[in-house]
Amino acid sequence: MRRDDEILIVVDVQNDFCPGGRLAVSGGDEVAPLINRIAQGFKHVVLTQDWHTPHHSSFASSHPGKKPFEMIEMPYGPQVLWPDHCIMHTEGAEFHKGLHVPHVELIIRKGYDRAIDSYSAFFENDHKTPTGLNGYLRERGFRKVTLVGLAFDFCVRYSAEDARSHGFETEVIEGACRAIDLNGSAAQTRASFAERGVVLA
Ligand code: VGL
Ligand code: ZN
Repeated sequence: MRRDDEILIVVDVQNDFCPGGRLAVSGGDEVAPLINRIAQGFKHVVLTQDWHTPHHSSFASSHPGKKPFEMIEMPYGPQVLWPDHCIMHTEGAEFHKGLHVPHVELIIRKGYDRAIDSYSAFFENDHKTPTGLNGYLRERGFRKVTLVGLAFDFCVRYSAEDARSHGFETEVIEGACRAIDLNGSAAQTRASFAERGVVLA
């Protein structure tokens, strides 16, 4: 059993990121049974849930003439445009039905402001607007964060890097993640983790 001051963050294990979903990550559903087992070793678990408005500004369909996976310049910086996904209160935004973590203590939703995307569980994509997760973890006395889930090279990556920059000991269990791998983003993620002191387990 992990220490009392350790917490597992399970990132975006939702239908739209699994095969058959609208932004399917290859093998995304395979992480559910792995995470169920890993979670049994943690006293404390948080889930994140990508939770977008309809017509969210991160959707290619909101930008006439743009296609999914193209880039656009937003007021807060460059943004990948995605297929419509994880629209609040839809089936695609539900957690995968194979995910069983009965003792989850908090669900952090993100991406619910139409004007800004949010990959990280800590900050929206302006890298300024907090989700409140840091405050929660601090107030509850956690010191170490372990991350698993989808997608390795987007929401897991930015959540892990922000955890580290907030001073948490940070570990990612790559075997319980799957990547989108857009233009080498999985390799870039590993390099960035090495540079920032995020441990790949
Ligand atoms: C994610 C792209 C868009 C993720 C979420 O969970 O990694 N990626 N929204
Ligand atoms: Zn999203």
